[in-house]
Amino acid sequence: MPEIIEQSKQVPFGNCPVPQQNKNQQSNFGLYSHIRGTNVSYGNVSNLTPAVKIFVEESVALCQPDQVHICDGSDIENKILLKLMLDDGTIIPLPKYENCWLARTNPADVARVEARTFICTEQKNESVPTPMEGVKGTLGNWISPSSFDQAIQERFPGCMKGRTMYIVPFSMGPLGSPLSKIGIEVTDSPYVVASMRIMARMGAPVLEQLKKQEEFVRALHSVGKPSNGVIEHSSWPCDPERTIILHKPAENLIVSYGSGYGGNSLLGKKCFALRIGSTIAKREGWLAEHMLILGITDPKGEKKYITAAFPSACGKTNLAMLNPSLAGYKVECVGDDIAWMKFDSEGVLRAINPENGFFGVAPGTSVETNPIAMATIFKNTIFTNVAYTSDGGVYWEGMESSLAPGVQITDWQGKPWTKDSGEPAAHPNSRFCTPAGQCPIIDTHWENPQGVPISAILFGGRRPEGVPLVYESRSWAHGVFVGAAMRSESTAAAEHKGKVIMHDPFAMRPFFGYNFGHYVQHWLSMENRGNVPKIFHVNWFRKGSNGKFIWPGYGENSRVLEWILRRCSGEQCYADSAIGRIPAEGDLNLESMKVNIDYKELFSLPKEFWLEEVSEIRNYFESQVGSDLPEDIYNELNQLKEHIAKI
Ligand code: GTP
Ligand code: SPV
Ligand code: MN
Repeated sequence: MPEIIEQSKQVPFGNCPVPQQNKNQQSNFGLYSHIRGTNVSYGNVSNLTPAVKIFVEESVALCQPDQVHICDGSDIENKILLKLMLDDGTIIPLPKYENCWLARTNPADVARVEARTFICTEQKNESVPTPMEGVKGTLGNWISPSSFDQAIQERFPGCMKGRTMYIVPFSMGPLGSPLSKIGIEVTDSPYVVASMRIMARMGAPVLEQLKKQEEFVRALHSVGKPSNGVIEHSSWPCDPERTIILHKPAENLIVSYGSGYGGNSLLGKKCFALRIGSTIAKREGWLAEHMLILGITDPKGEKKYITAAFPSACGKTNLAMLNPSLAGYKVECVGDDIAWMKFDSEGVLRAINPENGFFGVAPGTSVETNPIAMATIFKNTIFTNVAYTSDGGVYWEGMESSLAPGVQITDWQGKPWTKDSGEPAAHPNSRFCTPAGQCPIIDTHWENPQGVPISAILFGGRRPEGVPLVYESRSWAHGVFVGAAMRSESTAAAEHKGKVIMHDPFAMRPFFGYNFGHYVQHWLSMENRGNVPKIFHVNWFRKGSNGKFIWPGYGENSRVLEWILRRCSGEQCYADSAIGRIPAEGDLNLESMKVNIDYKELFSLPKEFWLEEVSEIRNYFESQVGSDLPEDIYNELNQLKEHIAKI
């Protein structure tokens, strides 16, 4: 109860004009009901709890939509939205498949925008570490409460004029699970509604649950309107110049303007499940992480679950759906992007996947690399920015072998495309949005309200040089250091250009909801809360002297998982190295591999490289995090330096 009273007192959107309330609010099916004088065209106002109603009323007053649609998540509703998007040209049908659609965005709205993503707290240091003087912080952006309000007032008033405002109730995690959380996204994008219906548990049952559990995260989204009034792509309205993604953890509030794409607009995902989620997790003593969750069963029938944090477009979806090359192993998927992990009363770390679908990278997905994804995505899927084939299907780089002879290809921008076009047919960050329940290897426990028990945590990234295929940390604190020291080549998932090696601690750099130094402290403290899993680092992306990947990856990664499982069972199959425990030659099962592996090259630890790496990590920690980083982490770094000196 106090929560509701608190929320009703807040004025998050400032002093916006409130139209007169219409008396007729309780009708059964929209037509004659109103919210603050605005017609409710679909859904029933009386299903909204008082706190949700207040949020909707404030949003209506601010954005001034023509009408309000309260989503129930039904098939009929989905059909109405699809028809609307077809009429607007937002989607085109893909008759080759069942209930599949292709959306082409404004080419200026194709990925997350990290530079325009902000966390709002009273004090800057609550949101981001304090960098060294003269150094620009790269661990998130802070915005003051007054600038937060100003940013909203500069963009939102009247931004939904002429549009419908959709009220999207959603649950992150199985509805009613003690680990789940509820959100209400208010949006003017039918594409967002249709995608949220896939990515989260969405609709009427969530509003029912809210009658029992009052707390929810408020998420306001608009695709926006350019200030000059000119919408360049009428089928994909957006306002790239003024895009902004705001989070106010103290009020469980997300406000996103100007973009319709992925993590910018599907607010349950990165904004809620990671940024706001990590702040809730800190308060409540658990972890909200950018991690896949998979179950793996060995030939004896023993099953373990692991999680893995890799930066965006670095292989989570692929590992989560691994098709093991090692005989007798079976992998089942719980989630491909986000894990919420909490110790149970027995001290076992248990994880749920808060999502309900996969928003996966399309390019590179093929029957050769990820047959499981290919068996998942050709029904009930919304594709975005992939290429289109003249037989009514989709195409992207990597799908060459599935291409029927004679088909013509249209690229992601709607232009004719051939192999000689010199540009990719699909945008490198093009995606499929598909229901997780359709995955043929979805784990039987993927919706278990208690979560699944976690035996190992993997960190990894794209490291073309110096970093071996796998190593194990010596202790929890060492493992936390390994997470904090993660680096990876940049990818197309955000606005960064080129292939520079960036620091990406815990694969969370774009997703921290609070000061990274405090986050590391929170990770360290987990050791006092329960039985912590072993921590490993993997790198599928090391390149040989010929410039090619040394390790074939994908299904062959099962060999690495096997070694990890054996280590979790306490088998002494390792050698100590300067950076941690690695499989000695013979410890890693390389039997009947199709390619010859240069083991020495794959596991070598070039001294020069590692001296440079240590000094780079120190420079990063000192200049970016300074005294916010726990002393334990500096101690781990000093130890690593000593070990490397002895190589
Ligand atoms: P986000 O959804 O952005 O968080 O990405 P992700 O971490 O789920 O990455 P994903 O699995 O979609 O992989 C991204 C790209 O890396 C795809 O083009 C894959 O084909 C490629 N990739 C994934 N696993 C491997 C691997 O083991 N080896 C190599 N060489 N490439 C891989
Ligand atoms: C990522 O970038 O890590 C993604 C895609 O998973 S998005 O939803 O756009 O954040
Ligand atoms: Mn991701």
